[in-house]
Amino acid sequence: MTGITVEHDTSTKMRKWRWTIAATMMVLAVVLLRDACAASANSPIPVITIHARRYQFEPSEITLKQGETVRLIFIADDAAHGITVKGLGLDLELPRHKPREKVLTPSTIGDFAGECSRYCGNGHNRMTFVIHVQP
Ligand SMILES: [Cu+2]
Repeated sequence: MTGITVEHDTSTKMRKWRWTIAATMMVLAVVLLRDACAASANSPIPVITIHARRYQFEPSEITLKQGETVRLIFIADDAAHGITVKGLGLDLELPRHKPREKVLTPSTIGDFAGECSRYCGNGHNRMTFVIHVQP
């Protein structure tokens, strides 16, 4: 009987030890995760890349948060285009294959309509773009 009790004690100790290891790993994971989040908070501003091609922008609409800075990069894939979003002071010429960027911190909530600002063919008028700014 004594032998069995000792064995039982040992397995209980092992179980406790395993729990200690598991708990330590969990704490470690939480600390690593927190550090990763802190690092991303300090990292450069988010980038959104938008492609312009006959006859659409891809994506054709994006959603931003009021007061949060983003870097918009526009790339004309097939021909020269342009992008104008009047309500947000966005106005870029887009020569073919030459990325153009605009750092934007929208201060007003709303849906801001934009369009291709350079005639690029008979579907040019269909090249619309919308920036949604949410609270
Ligand atoms: Cu166009």
